Amino acid sequence: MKKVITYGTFDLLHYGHLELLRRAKEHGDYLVVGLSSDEFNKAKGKTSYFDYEKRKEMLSAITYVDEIISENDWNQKEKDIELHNINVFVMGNDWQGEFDNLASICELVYLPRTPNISSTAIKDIHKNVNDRS
Ligand code: C2G
Repeated sequence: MKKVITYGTFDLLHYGHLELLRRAKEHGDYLVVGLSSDEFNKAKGKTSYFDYEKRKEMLSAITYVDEIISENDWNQKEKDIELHNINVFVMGNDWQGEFDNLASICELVYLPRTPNISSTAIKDIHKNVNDRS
């Protein structure tokens, strides 16, 4: 079984996330998602709209996703890859080159981001609508 892993916050789940997960799964038979904890989001300088449990609930409803683990720090990827016998590491290409150190232990794939959609943009739309109402 070829195992794939990817990491992210996956807040306000949207088409861009879905396209990433769909394409990541195409690289193997089993997809593990390292879902950023609320605490790690702070370390990433992000605050998510939904907390970890809700983001995990939504992610687990996606057919491409086979397993979800918590991402708690920047340095757990090597351990995760060894522990879960991962063959392929996939990220959107906004991270191009950032994880090349993992090339010695698994295949790396950076996928083009889906244009014109982001959790931040969705938050802004939500805010504008609320401000107007
Ligand atoms: N993504 C995408 N297209 C978008 C938005 C996001 O392909 N329009 C991809 C990102 O490139 C990433 C994944 O979807 O691979 C999850 O995006 P985020 O939740 O924003 O993840 P991020 O905050 O980049 O966290 O250790 C790695 C980090 O946890 C990555």
